[in-house]
Amino acid sequence: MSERREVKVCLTPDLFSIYSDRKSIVVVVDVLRATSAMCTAFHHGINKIIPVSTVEDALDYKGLDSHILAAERNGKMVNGFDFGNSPLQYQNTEVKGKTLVVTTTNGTKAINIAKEDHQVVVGSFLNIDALTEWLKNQEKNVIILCAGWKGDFCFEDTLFAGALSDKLVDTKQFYVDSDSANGARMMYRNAKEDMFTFLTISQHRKRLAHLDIVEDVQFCLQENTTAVIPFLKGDELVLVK
Ligand code: 3SL
Repeated sequence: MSERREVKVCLTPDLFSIYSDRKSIVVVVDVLRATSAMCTAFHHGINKIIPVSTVEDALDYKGLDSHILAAERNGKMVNGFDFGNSPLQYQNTEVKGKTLVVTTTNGTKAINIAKEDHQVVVGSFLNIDALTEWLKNQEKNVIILCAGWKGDFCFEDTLFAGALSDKLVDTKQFYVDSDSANGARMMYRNAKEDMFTFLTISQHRKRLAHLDIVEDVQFCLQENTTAVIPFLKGDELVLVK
């Protein structure tokens, strides 16, 4: 059997320079809602996704054939865009074969921070088992990068980091040896029977509730609704075949 590999958890993008090693695979997660929306869009037939950091960068693609433009800031859709950041909006056949250009408050920024020096894949509860299986076969260490909120820690991404760390350790091909990974695992084990209720204390769940966004949260906490694994090729997310 090959040597066991380490899975680390970077709790916010502002800490990423501590974890960056130019070798590990980085799993970017923004459970509420960017990476859940990306997995859903691919599951419903989006061809590729271009994650950009600014609204201006997204607007550069306006008017191009077969492109859908999505932008979210502080939970709300940005004026002038086709879509915001709800995963539910991708559950229709019109997205099939199209290119999605998207910018969000934290998720797309985290992807763009990690991509400088690392192979990047997108994780969410929706694709967690498929991702575990894929990571098992890559023979690399893993960094789970939580998108958080404007550089700060958040519960929901940490729950995912705990869940994925647990699953990777269960394969017997990974170990954890850091307080952040062990803390995330403890939190997940404490919350996993009812993550929706656990997240009543989450700042972002409250932020979304103020915008009347509740169904999205329930949707994003489902496990294994899809087997897609979006990975970054250049500046574009495409699917692992
Ligand atoms: O921060 C982000 O990237 C978004 O996922 C936030 S929201 O859930 O769309 O408000």
